[in-house]
Amino acid sequence: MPTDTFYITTPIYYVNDVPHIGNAYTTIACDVLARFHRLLGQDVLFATGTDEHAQKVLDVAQSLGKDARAYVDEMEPKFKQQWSALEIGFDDYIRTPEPRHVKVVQAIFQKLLEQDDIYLGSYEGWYCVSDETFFTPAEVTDERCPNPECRKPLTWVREENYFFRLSKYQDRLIEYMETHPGWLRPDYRANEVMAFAKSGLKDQSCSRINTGWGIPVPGNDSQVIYVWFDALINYLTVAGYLQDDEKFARWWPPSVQMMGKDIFVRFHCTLWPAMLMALGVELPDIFFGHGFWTIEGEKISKSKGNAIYPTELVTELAELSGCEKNVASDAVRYYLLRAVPFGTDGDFSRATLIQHFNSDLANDLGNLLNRTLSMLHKWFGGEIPPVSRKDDALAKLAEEATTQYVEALENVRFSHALEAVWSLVSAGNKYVEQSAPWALHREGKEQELADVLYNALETARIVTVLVAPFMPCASEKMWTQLGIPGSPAVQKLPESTQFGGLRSGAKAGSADPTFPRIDTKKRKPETGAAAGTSPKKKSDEAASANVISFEEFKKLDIRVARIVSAEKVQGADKLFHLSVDAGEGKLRSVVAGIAEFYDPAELAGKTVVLLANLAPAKIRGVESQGMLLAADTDGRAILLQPDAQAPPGARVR
Ligand code: ME8
Repeated sequence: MPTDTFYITTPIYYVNDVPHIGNAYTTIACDVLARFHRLLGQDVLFATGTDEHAQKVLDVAQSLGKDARAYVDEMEPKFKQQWSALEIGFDDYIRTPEPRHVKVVQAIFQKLLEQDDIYLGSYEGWYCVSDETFFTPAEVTDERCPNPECRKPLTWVREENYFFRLSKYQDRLIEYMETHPGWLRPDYRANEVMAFAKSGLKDQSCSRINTGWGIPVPGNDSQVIYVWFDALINYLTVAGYLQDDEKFARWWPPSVQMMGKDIFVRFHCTLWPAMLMALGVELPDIFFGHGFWTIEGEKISKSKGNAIYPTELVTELAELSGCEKNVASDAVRYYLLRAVPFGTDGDFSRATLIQHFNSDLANDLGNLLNRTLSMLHKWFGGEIPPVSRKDDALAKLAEEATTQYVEALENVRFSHALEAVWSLVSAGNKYVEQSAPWALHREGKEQELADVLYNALETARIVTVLVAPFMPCASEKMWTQLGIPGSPAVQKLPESTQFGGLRSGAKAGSADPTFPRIDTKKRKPETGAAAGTSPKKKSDEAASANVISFEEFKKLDIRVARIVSAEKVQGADKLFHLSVDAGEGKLRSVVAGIAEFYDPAELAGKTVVLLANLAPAKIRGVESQGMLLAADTDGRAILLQPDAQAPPGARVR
């Protein structure tokens, strides 16, 4: 594998429907690998696109009374919209009707014809329009597609076709597999390819009768090139084959070609390598055939109406949690790659998505970053403190996690990589619990307290770099919260995860949680696979978003406080700058909008109620470290007061 470049491809998807969560899975996986390899310092070419010359695409267009060309043009923006909702950062998006591709497909067909790897014959057998696959009578038992994922009725086809001499490459292919362990992944799928190749490869029909849709066979307009022959060549077109020799030399062969198990054995690991052998072009480094998602135990199917579309899911999750849409998109990306080991099948359910959201993101990650940041704001005015002792154990764990993460992603093991990162997150949280910064603060151990917060935030910084390929938007937010300039996406591995990179003296951003916890008790139970997308359910959930759980209430630090002094904030008629004793040994500065209703002298000595863990903010240039609670009656603020004597610092529960 060339060390300075990384070329990765998704399959190009049929445009007879907008992409659903299954297509999104492959595309997200490729996007994560692309971003990871950029962190490794490689130049990346990440390509995706659409496969538009399928018979089924023509059938859908015709059923809608549309011209095929107009129909596919309408579909393209819908794909890009779904990918944009998932923050997919492809470098090239190829559509098969593009002139750059048509030229390459026809030139390849011509070359293979001239060298007698393609010949004219006649085909008689089955064709599955849904899978766009030819099947021999021996493969079919009941006139239905033998692919267990499809099982649609087949069409008997009898027509003059061109054939590709696939059989000629059988032995070379078997030998290549035998001498290149790790070429096809996971291993268990490699065995399927070997069994298929050994079962005896037949020459492959590589054209169809021209019904007005497809790339015409050069010199014979009565035929169009078979959609799979056309589609597979997209990988060569993207790399510049027969268009730009320098570009092609730089990018070819692909480092990873990714797809689902449905198109792994027959097309990508048999027909495609044989086509490349016939062209004398090097074979891709790795083919990966991942597992399939079902939804609540059911196959994803347009006809069943259970398909989940990324944009809808992202909107739903954002509404449910109250997070921003791009953060919700990150959570979907995270969930898909964390919940199931890459390669095996998975069953999608909103319940497990929410479980991962709450437990891994809101709790684990939120504790490490946002809880520590709140303490930083509370005790250090939000400034990263100087550190006198970096924690060696955490530093070692960060190094180990990075090594495991890199190794896992180099081997396309997403869930392993995330497990390594979460072991570091847990270690960081455990460190905070054991160091008990709140006790250090109480005891006035300033430097020890500074060390603990620094070490915890430094762990959060390293975690932020490592999660960046999975969660590009949330990681940017987290980076800003840590007060670090630039972006985690342009860091370099492993240097940037060396312990100690966090700069003391930097001003941290807000401590607001990036992933607000979803209140599961308030969630309506799911009914059916497409549950959650109905307007009724959405409004129920939006209403429930206004209710907080006891857990959330417990996060509020409300205390009794005594106002020591009050003065007007210069240039602001409505604001008072108050000094407040909240029982912490030193006074807090609080800005309150009560100047219209109280006299400064009247306020001094009053016992009031303070929300003490509101993120500090600068109001008219004055630091405000909390909020006084007041009743709002007809626009007048009336300060709340305990009805019997309570000392400053007493908790309100
Ligand atoms: O086959 N779970 O396109 P396609 C996981 N045009 N992944 C899934 C999935 C599921 N339930 N459903 C689909 C084609 N996928 C051809 C490819 S390439 C030269 C031509 C993903 O639109 C998975 O990657 O049917 C699968 O291989 C691909 O979508 C099929 O997409």
